[in-house]
Amino acid sequence: MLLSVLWWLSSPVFLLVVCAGPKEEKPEEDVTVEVQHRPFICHRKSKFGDLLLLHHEGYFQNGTMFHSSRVHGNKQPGWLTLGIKEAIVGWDRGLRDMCAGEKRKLLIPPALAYGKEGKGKIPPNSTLTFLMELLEIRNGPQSIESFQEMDLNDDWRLSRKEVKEYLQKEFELNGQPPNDTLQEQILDNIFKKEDRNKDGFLSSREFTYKRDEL
Ligand SMILES: *[C@@H]1O[C@H](CO)[C@@H](O)[C@H](O)[C@H]1NC(C)=O
Ligand SMILES: *[C@@H]1O[C@H](CO)[C@@H](O)[C@H](O)[C@H]1NC(C)=O
Ligand SMILES: *[C@@H]1O[C@H](CO)[C@@H](O)[C@H](O)[C@H]1NC(C)=O
Ligand SMILES: [Ca+2]
Ligand SMILES: [Ca+2]
Repeated sequence: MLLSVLWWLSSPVFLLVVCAGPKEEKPEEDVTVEVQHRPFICHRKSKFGDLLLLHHEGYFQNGTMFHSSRVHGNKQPGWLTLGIKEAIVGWDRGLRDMCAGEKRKLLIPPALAYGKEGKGKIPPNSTLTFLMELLEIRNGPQSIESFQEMDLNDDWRLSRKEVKEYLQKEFELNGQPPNDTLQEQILDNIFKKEDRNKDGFLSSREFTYKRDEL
């Protein structure tokens, strides 16, 4: 008797029943990540709020490619801010802790891609496969690193003057001619949108992205 119970406990049938669970709860589908290439040297891993420079290829389940950043558009890799649903949630989830130079294959269920509706070339309820190559990681525009860089007097808040100096540097770096009118407009917009308590300063909390549950 005891022996047969022990056998039954350790049999795969029992394990299967346990895994399925009594309530038949379906675990939420997640992104399946397969690392295809990881560089030998990795100084920094991608995290929430980082700017990522990526090449991507998207495939349907039948293997047909529907988009490639190397072939379509301007054939250039694109920048993505990680974690703020800029593209699809499946990317926000599947591109975390990634090294520059790393290549991944992401299998993304419809709920974390284009859902029941689909979009453009993507039919409703499509599971998608993406081949991603991460080329570069930079501090996000609204990251804590950028905040610290902009906070010249280290008082943990950004004055209009501090944000303006940063904008001027960004304009120079991007080779744009200085344009005070435009910069004042951008400043107005930033403070109107982000200075929630209207004290004329951006706190780190006001400045950085809110972390949504993904
Ligand atoms: C593959 O699937 C896509 C989307 O469902 C469809 O548009 C395309 O025609 C299919 N290609 C082949 C070769 O079946
Ligand atoms: C997509 O899936 C949902 C349920 O997951 C279903 O109700 C709906 O009919 C499907 N749509 C299409 C076009 O297959
Ligand atoms: C500066 O920006 C303003 C507002 O966008 C624009 O109307 C104006 O033409 C720009 N001036 C120059 C010299 O580029
Ligand atoms: Ca400051
Ligand atoms: Ca404020």
